[in-house]
Amino acid sequence: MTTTELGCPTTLKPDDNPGGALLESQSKFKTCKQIGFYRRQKLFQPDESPYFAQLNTLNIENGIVTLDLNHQETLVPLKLKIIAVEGNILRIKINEESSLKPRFEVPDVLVKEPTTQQFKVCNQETSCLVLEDPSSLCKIHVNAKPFSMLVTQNDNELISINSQGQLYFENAVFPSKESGLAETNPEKKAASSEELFGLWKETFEDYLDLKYPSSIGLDFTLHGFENMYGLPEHADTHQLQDTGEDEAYRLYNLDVFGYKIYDKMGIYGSVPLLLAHKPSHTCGIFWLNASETLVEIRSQAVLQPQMHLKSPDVKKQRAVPKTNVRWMSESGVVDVFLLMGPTPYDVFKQYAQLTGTQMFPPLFTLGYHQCRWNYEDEADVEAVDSGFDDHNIPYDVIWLDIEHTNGKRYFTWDQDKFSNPVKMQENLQEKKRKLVVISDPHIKVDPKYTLYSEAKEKGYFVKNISGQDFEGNCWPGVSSYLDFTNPDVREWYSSQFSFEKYKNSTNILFIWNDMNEPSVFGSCEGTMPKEAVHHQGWNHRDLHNLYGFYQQMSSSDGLIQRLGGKERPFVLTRSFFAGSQRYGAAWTGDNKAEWEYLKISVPMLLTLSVTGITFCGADVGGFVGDPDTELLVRWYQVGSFQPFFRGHAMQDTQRREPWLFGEDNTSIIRRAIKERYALLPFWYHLFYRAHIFAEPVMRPLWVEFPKYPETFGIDEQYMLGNALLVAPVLDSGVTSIDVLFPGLGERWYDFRNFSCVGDSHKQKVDVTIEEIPVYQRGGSIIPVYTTIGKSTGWMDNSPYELHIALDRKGTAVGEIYIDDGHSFQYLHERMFSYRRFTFKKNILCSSTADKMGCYPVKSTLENVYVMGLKNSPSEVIVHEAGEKKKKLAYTYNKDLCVLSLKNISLGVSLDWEIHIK
Ligand code: NBV
Repeated sequence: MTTTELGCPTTLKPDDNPGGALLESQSKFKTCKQIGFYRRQKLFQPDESPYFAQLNTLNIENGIVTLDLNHQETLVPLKLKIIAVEGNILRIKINEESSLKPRFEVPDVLVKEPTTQQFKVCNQETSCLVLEDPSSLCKIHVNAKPFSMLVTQNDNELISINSQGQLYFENAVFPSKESGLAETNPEKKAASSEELFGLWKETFEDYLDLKYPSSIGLDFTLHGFENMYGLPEHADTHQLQDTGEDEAYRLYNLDVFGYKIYDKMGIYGSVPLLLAHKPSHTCGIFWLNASETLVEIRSQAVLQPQMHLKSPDVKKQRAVPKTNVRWMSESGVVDVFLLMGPTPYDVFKQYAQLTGTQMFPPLFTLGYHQCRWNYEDEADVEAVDSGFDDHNIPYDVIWLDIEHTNGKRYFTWDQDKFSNPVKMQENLQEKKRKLVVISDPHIKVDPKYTLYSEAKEKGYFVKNISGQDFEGNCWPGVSSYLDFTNPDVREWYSSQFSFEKYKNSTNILFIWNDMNEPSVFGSCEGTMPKEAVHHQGWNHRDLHNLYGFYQQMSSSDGLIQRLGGKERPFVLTRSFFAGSQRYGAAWTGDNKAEWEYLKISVPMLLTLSVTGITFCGADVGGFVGDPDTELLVRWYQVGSFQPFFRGHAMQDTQRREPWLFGEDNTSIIRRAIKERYALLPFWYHLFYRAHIFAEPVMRPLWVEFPKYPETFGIDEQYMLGNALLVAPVLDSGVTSIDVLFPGLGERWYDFRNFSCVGDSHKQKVDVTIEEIPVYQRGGSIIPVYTTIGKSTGWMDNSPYELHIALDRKGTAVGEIYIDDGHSFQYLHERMFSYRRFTFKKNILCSSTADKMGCYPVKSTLENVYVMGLKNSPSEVIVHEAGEKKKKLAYTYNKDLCVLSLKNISLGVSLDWEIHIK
């Protein structure tokens, strides 16, 4: 294959499908050593940093501290900014003081310019400066020569910056002070050959990349921390590993079909957020850079004398862990936020304060989604839709993949297969179901395709290096790519979703953005050449990881606008960046129908969840290949306890609608899906809390049990909210699994039969194919639907029941959140009802959790189950405001210690008390 100057092969064929070929070999993707800036940065191993801080240049304006940083050989000046951000966050920015080529600073990811706090200068000597953020007791010690910084909180060392001397800053060309002649930056000197180190040009396979030196890097040392998390997206363990000297976690959004698992290569999305945890503290590093980024993690135990010993005796030293994290990016500036915690939930809030919380999804999106590449035509859609009814399986959404369009022209319909899409949607609407269709970012080059010709005329496509529209190959053949980084393009794209423009779309149609890394067949690593040119002249290299983020933003805005801002949108994206949580959901792309992929889905989703993208899921059944029946059944059982629950399968796989595997299996899958629907009140409330309080819905055990080291490395279990412990079966043919019941003095109950499994411990638990183990935590109250309809639309006024699991003190607390399930009225008109239930001293009390809410709830609370009630009551009495006290009928199971109250018909959103005497 030959390549053009633009890194694009000249032999593009419309059928250059990455599919099969990629699966066999991953070699079309770079290893770290094949990445120029990584090699250059790794060569730069100074004994000490060549940078020094000129403390006499200290300036404080509007709370922002600035200082000059100089390189001792070149004197190329950098500007350091230190900013205390409200809420226990520190921001550090390093950029060139003036540059020949401007550097990209990531726009649109932060929800607003962070509010600055005033620093107090506590100490300024010639060699050291100490700044204090009085609001957080955080101090920053700036050492002048060599330049480094140390962040302490309450005088404990937390994070050092540049203590390894790896601050690295390539400049294009800078006139030397003395001669006025052009000279390249010092790191270039380290390179023995320009080609080898790729400062100005780089080749990979047949692809050529022309560029400027622009790479940046910085090291951080986390004192006392050895547990690292975050940095999606990798098909790897939840807890990040020591990368060793020659590897790194890569953040570079790529379309990797059937990706390799337990691997650090970059796949579809990137969130440059790392969380560091130890029992006493959690903190985070958010590296705001959208170019290709590599993160090296090295852990180390340092022997430290025990403080209370007068004469340090080597034998009495203890090993204190520390972790060095080195961030390396291909371009941009150093712009990093230190999220100081101290709890995991503080870090989630701090990160959300910067990048926003999870968009609050419409209720239907939490139901089950049925997808396939492809549901062929209207008859197929109808048959699958009625299949669910015939088999009494609820579902909410059917999906159409790329074949529904006219020749992969998005926003159109294949007129033979979908001759009456409106009728099809009306039929679905009658069943209170929805449709999601795919809309990819590549646009077929076809002057007769209005979307293309209009975008072309307006100049809305990404350009190649010669200023022409970039053309690459994708599903439709030769295509151009919308430049979503341009706000005008986004606005125009959003307008395409209006019912007027998007012919034959109705208000039950929602959107799926795929291939938005972006995927370009037959191009370097299957994505857009880095020298492609975007809005305002930025190279693709500078903002690559933002492309999918912007498409989802624009799609989501489009769905909001088409109904005048009244209805909540739903957009699923494959590619994402920090902040994508504001626009919808993400899924883990092209996994395989193999047990190992079911297993890896758990840590992959946990990592997404702790980095803000909490509405996430993996294709149930596995996308590539045919799952065996046991795997499919297990995947449904696990998927029903994961946030985004969608069955999906690739073209040419066997059909796998839930009823195709014999009645026994149909009934197990039906049960798993029905259990999901029964639990929707709990899920919906978790998503409300994710939206308002930035709490992940699906949580790793360490987040809920931060003080217990046995939880820190758990990949096989997780929590939903703080109440449910899910212990999925992830292996074939097993009859038992080991379950860790975490914490100390916790009490756990079987979610289904309410029996108490005892206190915190490890236990072997028998499993059957019927279900996966799930436990309710003592101290929690879960709202559950008593009746299940064909879809969420049929469950509007469904009654509720409460599952109350008492802790050792005999108390429990829980919440319910109710609104219309689809509109923005919860936000603009306070049309919601947010209630709290507390159980204490044998009284169950229903009260408001937010008195601002004014949604008139019609549903009733019918049943209450109290688990762990030690004695049978003598009577149960309900007190309702303005009503006479009433006795309630009850039953008490003394073997299980469970009290049941049935058909009590209390207003679920009213104030009342139930006294158990
Ligand atoms: O649009 C077709 C598929 C889609 O079904 C899948 O979910 C995406 O991850 N898409 C990828 C493109 C083709 C993959 C071989």
